[in-house]
Amino acid sequence: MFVDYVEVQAKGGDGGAGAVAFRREKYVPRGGPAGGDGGRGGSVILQADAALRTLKDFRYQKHLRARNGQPGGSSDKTGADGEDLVVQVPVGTIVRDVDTGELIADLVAHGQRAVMARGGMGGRGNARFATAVHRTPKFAEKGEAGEERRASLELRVLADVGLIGYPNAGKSTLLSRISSARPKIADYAFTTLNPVLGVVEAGDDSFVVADIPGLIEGAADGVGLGHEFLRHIVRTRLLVHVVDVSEFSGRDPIRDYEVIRRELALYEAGLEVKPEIVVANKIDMPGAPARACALAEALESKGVPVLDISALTGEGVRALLYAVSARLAQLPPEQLPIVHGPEAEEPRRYTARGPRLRDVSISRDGDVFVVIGEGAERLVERTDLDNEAALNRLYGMLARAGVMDALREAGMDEGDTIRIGDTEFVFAESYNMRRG
Ligand SMILES: Nc1nc2c(ncn2[C@@H]2O[C@H](COP(=O)(O)OP(=O)(O)OP(=O)(O)O)[C@@H](O)[C@H]2O)c(=O)[nH]1
Ligand SMILES: [Mg+2]
Repeated sequence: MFVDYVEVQAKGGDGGAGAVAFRREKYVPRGGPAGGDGGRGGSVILQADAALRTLKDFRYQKHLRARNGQPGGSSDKTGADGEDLVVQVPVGTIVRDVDTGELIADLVAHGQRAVMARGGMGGRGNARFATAVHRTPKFAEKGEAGEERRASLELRVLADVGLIGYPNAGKSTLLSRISSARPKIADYAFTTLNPVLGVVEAGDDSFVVADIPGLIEGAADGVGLGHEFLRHIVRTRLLVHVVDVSEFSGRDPIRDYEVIRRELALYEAGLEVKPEIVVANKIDMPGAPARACALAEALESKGVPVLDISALTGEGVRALLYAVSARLAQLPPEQLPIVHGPEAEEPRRYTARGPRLRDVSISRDGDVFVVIGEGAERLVERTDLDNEAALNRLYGMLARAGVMDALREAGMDEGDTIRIGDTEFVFAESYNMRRG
């Protein structure tokens, strides 16, 4: 089975917590803070591999998780970073955030990498918080949670030429004649169920041709099998449109041609202007030459050339290959939009400072005052709420940023509940803030 669309859940490793520790030296009754930083969580990274052809492994591997960072230790020991999880995907895989639709990466080259879910930063150990005034801070930061997201992986075959046409038109027969690919061929519709790629050698030239399942009327709306595979056509540089002109088929070649063109336009704007070569296939059959002639006449006004071939006997196939390689030579190599993952960026260390903390909005949820703002939420997330000293620091930072004043202005009073992120606090003037 050819799987070319899957959804997975990716979770970067959590950062390790910073340590609270103090130096112990002989004759020094109370040493300075020596709690090390936590290690960084590993990231979930995708890497394109040209040897892979499908996404089917992901049917059994839908949860991708990188390792957590280790907590910091005493004597300023930094915790070990969590190992990245590197997952191989086929070249041509497009990665999107399912919830936002955001394009995460477009992996078009062997070895190209993208970060799907970043690991969390490690928390800072108490050694980092020592100042001239507070020489022995008794708190450390928690590690940041690893990024978590639902992502879709979609495989778009990368080929120079796409074979399109109605089922049974002879696309697979043609590919088997011009390349060493051995697609299934049979006298019934929808014989081809998966895209098949073949490398075609034409003189000094070579190009990749994709044989895809036949399209029918309504394909762009999801009718028939062809719809799912229309996406593979998007990336080809040239279309070879195969039309069955045998009398035996009982089909109308001109109508067939036009229906497929219409489906292309309906599927994605721009597909209908992709360069195209039309082949009238099965020219060996009775009645075919006359019908091929009628098709050529109908298309002449549009400037679309029609080549007569028999994929079965090989008649006209050399001329077709010559025409294809000449046409490809005129076309620019496809400009693929390469979107790199955030991998190249330096790992950022998030520090909540005044401006970020100040950027909050306050709303009410019943009796609860809700503080919304990324800076404040992340500060709370990284604060060790079971530690009095850490809680005091949190309060101090929120107060200095003006958040406490804003809450009072909003009507908050002694004993009221404040919610920041997932955590609720009870406000008590005398105690500053207590965890709720
Ligand atoms: N006489 C004759 N028969 C042909 C020719 N090309 C293909 N056929 C026959 O047409 C039938 C369908 O051919 P396929 O190559 O499987 O057609 P397809 O376009 O790949 O069909 P789908 O995979 O269903 O979309 C087979 O029985 C072929 O042998 C040709 O040039 N002449
Ligand atoms: Mg086929």
